[in-house]
Amino acid sequence: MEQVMALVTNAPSGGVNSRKVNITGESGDLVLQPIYTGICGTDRGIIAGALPFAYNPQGYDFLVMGHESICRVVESDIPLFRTGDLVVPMVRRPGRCLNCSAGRQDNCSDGDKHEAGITGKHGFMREQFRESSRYVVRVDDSSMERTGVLTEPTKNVMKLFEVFNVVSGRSIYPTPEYSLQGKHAWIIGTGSEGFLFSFMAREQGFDTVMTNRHSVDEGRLKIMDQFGIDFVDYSKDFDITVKDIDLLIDTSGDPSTILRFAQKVRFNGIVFLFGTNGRAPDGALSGAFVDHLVEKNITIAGSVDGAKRHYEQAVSYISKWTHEHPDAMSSLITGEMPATSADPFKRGNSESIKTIISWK
Ligand code: DN4
Ligand code: BGC
Ligand code: ZN
Ligand code: ZN
Repeated sequence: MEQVMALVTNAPSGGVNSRKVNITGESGDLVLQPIYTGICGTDRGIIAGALPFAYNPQGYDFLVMGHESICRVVESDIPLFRTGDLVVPMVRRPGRCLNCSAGRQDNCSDGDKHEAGITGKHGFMREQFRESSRYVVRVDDSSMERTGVLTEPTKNVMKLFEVFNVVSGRSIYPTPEYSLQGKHAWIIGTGSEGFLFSFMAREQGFDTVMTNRHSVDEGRLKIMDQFGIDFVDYSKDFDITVKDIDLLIDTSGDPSTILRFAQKVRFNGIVFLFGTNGRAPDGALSGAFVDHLVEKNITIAGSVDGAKRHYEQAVSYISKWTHEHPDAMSSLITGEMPATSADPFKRGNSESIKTIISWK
């Protein structure tokens, strides 16, 4: 493949610049052209040099950024995909452990997998690249050309709810009518992942609350309203406003906040840790809190990434949500910048939820 324009960093030291790159040796039966790539906290962490686990691919002194994308097929060597198809490439590529060998690199058991734009594999922020159809999911709904960039962050949501289904099966979790109506899901954090978890919690039938330590802007409240989600600013009257949690999903990564909310989780409840913030101050674990977890059969589980089937489920739900709530879904994308922009990674204002880069 000839030289292409790309957004590159030098991992793990960081920095970012736009330049022509010549990448050889990538194999695959498809050539993809990104339409949009999304930016998340992981990308910002890499360019800030704050993620020591990020590294360049072998033989390169740079790493092409980007793991969230929606692409168009521009060349296909197989009948299954045609020129013009919309697709989303997966982030993780398998290592050699048993989970990776079974296609579950999201559950890699020795850390030897690679992640596009993060660990040892060039990412998707470039004009075009070769890709194997094995690591690509098709997007049949042409109305998803823009919202389809949310597929990658949404696959994390699909995996977490799969784990929820496994864990919640250990007791009689639903109501007598076998629905989750009347059960309460609380989601800590009001970023893009917080929204996507909340949409899915509503989809499952939970009464759903998003929460943060401050109030949120009108744009966020409008999206919540369209999906039937409530908002609580927990800095006010915590003990009165926060109660009766059956499912708690944290996207903040803040230990003290997690512990505070977990004390409000009811019998047989489940706490999911998703957000990560290695720089957050420690939280104190009390004996009374340990008693609470034990006596009430509360599960605490971590969840990362997702498998190919979670990408496929993510495509279906984004398609559904894009048709049901087109305004809300497009409002999640609060910024669009051209690939040539000076600094697309700069965090926008407090109202920004998801920034995307246009490669059109
Ligand atoms: P984000 O947009 O930075 O969202 C984080 C949210 O947490 C923001 O709304 C924060 O509010 C809020 N927050 C921070 N501290 C607190 C606190 N003490 N109490 C309440 N809310 C708080 O990031 P994102 O939505 O893209 O991703 C969420 C997290 O998931 C990040 O930590 C990512 O590293 C992690 N992540 C994990 C995976 C995976 O496990 C994948 C992608 C992302 P404010 O500070 O903005 O007001 O596979
Ligand atoms: C991605 C995951 C990835 C993780 C690694 C996230 O932003 O969504 O797929 O495994 O970063 O830290
Ligand atoms: Zn990400
Ligand atoms: Zn592995």
